[in-house]
This record gives sequence, C-alpha cells and structure tokens, in this order.
Amino acid sequence: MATTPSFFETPAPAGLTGIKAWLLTHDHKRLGLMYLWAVLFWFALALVIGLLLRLELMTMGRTIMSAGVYNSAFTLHGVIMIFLFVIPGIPAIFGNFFLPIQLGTDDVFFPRLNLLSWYLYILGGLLAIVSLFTAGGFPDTGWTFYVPFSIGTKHNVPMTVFAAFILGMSSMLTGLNFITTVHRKRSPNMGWMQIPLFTWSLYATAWVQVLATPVISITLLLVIAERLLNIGLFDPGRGGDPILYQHLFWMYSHPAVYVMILPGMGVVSEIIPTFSRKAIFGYKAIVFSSMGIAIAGSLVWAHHMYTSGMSDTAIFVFSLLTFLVAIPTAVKVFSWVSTLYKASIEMSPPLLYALIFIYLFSVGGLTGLVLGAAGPDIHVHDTHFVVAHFHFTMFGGTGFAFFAALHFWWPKMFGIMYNFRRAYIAATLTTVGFLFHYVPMFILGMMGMPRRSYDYLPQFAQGNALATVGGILLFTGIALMLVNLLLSFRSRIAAPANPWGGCTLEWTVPSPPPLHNFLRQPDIQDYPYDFTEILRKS
Ligand SMILES: [Cu+2]
Repeated sequence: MATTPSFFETPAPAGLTGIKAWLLTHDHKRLGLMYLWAVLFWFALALVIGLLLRLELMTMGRTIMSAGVYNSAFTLHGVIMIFLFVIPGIPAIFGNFFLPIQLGTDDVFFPRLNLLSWYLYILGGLLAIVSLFTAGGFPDTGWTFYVPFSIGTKHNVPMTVFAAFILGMSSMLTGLNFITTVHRKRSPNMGWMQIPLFTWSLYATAWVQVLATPVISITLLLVIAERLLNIGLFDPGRGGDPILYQHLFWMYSHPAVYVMILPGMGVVSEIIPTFSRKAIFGYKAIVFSSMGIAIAGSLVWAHHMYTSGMSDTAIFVFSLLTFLVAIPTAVKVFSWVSTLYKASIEMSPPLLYALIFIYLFSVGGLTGLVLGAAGPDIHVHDTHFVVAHFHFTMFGGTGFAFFAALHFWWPKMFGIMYNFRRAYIAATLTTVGFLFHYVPMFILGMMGMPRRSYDYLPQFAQGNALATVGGILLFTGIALMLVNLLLSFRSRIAAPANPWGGCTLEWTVPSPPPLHNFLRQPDIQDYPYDFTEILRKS
C-alpha cells in the first residue's frame, strides 16, 4: 500500500526547514493549513462558550454564572464566532488552498502579503483574548459594540475593538490578494465563464471585503478615539449621534453577512454537481447572482434599525431593497435543486452537509423576509427570534457549508480518507441538535423573550429547557465530527487524486498537491462542470 505523505510533508518553500518552513512560508497551501488549525481552535473555544451560555439559560435565575460574566461571555462568543470563524473560515482556509489550483496556477499574486494576512489574523485573535485579562475585562456590549453603552462601560472596549480592526485588515488583504490573483494569475486559456463557482464566490466576496471593511475599520477607530480622546462623535451627552454609529456599523456588517455566506454557497455549488454527476444548472445565473448579491447586499443595512426612529419612507425603502436581495439568493437555491433533479446522486458526507445547508439556510433566509418586513420586525426586534434567525443563516448556513468543505476537501488537503459511518452519525446528531436548539428560540422570540438578557419569565422556561437539550446534542455531534476527522491521521487510509469524481482542477493533481500544484500547464475544460469525460471513464 502506497505510503501516504503526512501533512508535515506538504512541500516547504526552498531552503526553509522545520518550524520556519511554516512560519515563513509563502505557499498558499501551507497558509491554508495554518488558517485551518487556528480557525478550528477559535471555533472550538466559541462553541464551548456557546454551550456554557446555553447551560446558564437552562433554568431561571443563576445556573452556572453571574449576570456580569454572562454579558461578557455572549460578547466573547459573538466576537470570536464572527471575526475569527464565520468571516475568515472558508475564504482563508479553502480559498487559500484551492483558489490558485482551481485557476490552474501555482500561488496567489502576493504570497508575502498572504503571509502578513495570516499574522494579522493571529495578532487580532491574541489581542481579543488579552483584553479578557486587562483592567475592566472583556466587553459586555454584545459583538455590535453599540454606543452610547460601549462608550460608557468600564469594560475594556478599546482593546477588543482594536482586535476587530486588525482582523478587518487581515480580511481586506486576503480579498485584495484573491481579486488580483483571479485577474492576473488565471491559467492563460481560462476565460471568465470557465472559472469554477467556488472561485467566483470568493471573487464576489473579495470585492465586499475590500470595499465594505474600511467602513467598519474607521467606525471602530472612532469609538476608540471617543473613549480615549473624549471627543463627542456618538455620545448624545457630548453632542454626538448614536444613530450615526448604527448606520456606519451596519453599512459594513450587513454586507459582511455576504462575506460570510457567499463562500459557503460557492462550496455547495462545487459539491452538488460533483455528486449529481451532472453539469450545474444555470452556471451563468449563479455567477451573476453572486455578483448581484454582493452589490444589492450593500444597499439594505438599515433593516437592522427599524426601531431606531427612522422615517416610514426610509423603512419602506430598506424593506423593499431587503426583499430584492432575496431574489439572487433564491436563484442559487433553485439552481442547486434543479441540478439534483433527475441526477444520478451518489450520497457522501460532503453531499449530506450540503443538503442540510440548503434546508437550514432556506429557513434562515425565509425568516429573514419576516424580519425584512417592518411590521413583524418591530414585534420581534431584539428577541430570541432574531437570535434563531441569524444562527440559521450563519451557523446553519456558513457553519454547515464549512463542515461540507471540510469533508469535501480533507482527502485532497491531507491525502487521507476519513470514516464515512462516523461522519454520517455526527452529521445527523449535529442537525437534530441544531433544530432542537434553535427552533424553540423562534417561538420564544414570538412570545417576547428579549435577547442578551441573563434571566427570563416563567413562561419561557420550557422552551429554554428544550433548547438546552438541543444545544448539548449539537455540541456532541460537532465534537464527534472533529474527532472523526482527526482520527483519519491515525488510520491513514490513502486518498486517490480524485476520490469523488470531481472535474475541477484540484481533482486532477495528486492528494496532497505538489509544491507548485501543476507539473505542466493544465488543460482547461470548455465548461467547468462537464462530467462527460468522467462518466465515460467510470
Ligand atoms: Cu442585515
């Protein structure tokens, strides 16, 4: 049996050995792996904090922590999940590893800048954790750092906000690298309509990263300036305007939800045709819907502010625009389902996660329409209905797309296969736990249970107890999934170059890929998802 190279043997840049071959690497694949372990660490930490929050809400009154700790814990959970997992996860790991290969080239355009992005990511994470142990402790404001509370609170807002600023820099530089690579390093015989959909989704995402992130960067610096220099920008007591902060914050943070979801949609657009052995339905429609979402998604930010005193006209306009964004999103779901229609589907763990993604994200999207409509939104604003909604979109969406990507590309990244049976059990447990955890929250929200509150009224007790059972199941399922993948390093079952019968370029190179990816100029398919050749051979 061929000996499978361990991931320590992924080719090191010339002349570098040992730890230096990692910490000074310019290789996009190694950087993808370095992001993988860092992102998994942050994800696991935020998951544990999430479980502790859920255990606290298991019963009324104090269960395992005080109200002060609870406020800092949900802020920490949100900051880590959003800035260190959901935003960077798929682009930094799988984008770095696979975008150059899918384009038929040897690396990104700016390899050194890529290394800097990784160091900024690590620095941002460390700063966030250090702020836990400084005077005032971790902020208790929620991940949105709303003013005037974030100006007045004694907790250490400036350091955490600066950590988010640094992470924004890392995200922007990664986006810049991807845009330049798609334009300048694409295989000479690859036209725009021959680029795989995962790479297209990263390209659309990168434009949002580059254009929207500066807004939040400046806003966060202004919060630090107001706190440290005592200038009145947002605090009404000093002539500032707190609503201005909300506009600036959501001008980034709503487009940021597309930075979170577009790469996940790109993963699903790779998985569905591969296991359907069928060209994807509506390739061009999916490409243009990615760009459409990136553009239209920048025009809806104030749907987070219907209760901020905005005029009815403004509410009407932002509500209408919010409904418009649903159209390109629906185009993607329609294309995925149409590709599956009458296909010779071959089930696999990646496909299972992709199907669960479609279901959970659709529930998230549809409840987004409820929140986009002013009437119902004003009723459920800042309740657990909103918490359930964004966990369906960000966790049910991006989280499950992340799990799908892990199972789809693990054999290619490490050259080893994992146990399918355990993978299916973990996926089922995670999904059942997810539904028991978040569905009750929709109901609790409709009943009026406010979010971000340490305690609740007796009528909410049953729903919270049920959600806690779901939370424990969810946590167990994810733990089993990660253990199963890590166990593959022990069983070391060699992975072939193309375990799934995929037809994009990463499946034409060995597992794991050699240092420069291709030994000669790769052949580019006229159409990116043409399975005729694969089916003829099988
Ligand atoms: Cu929004």
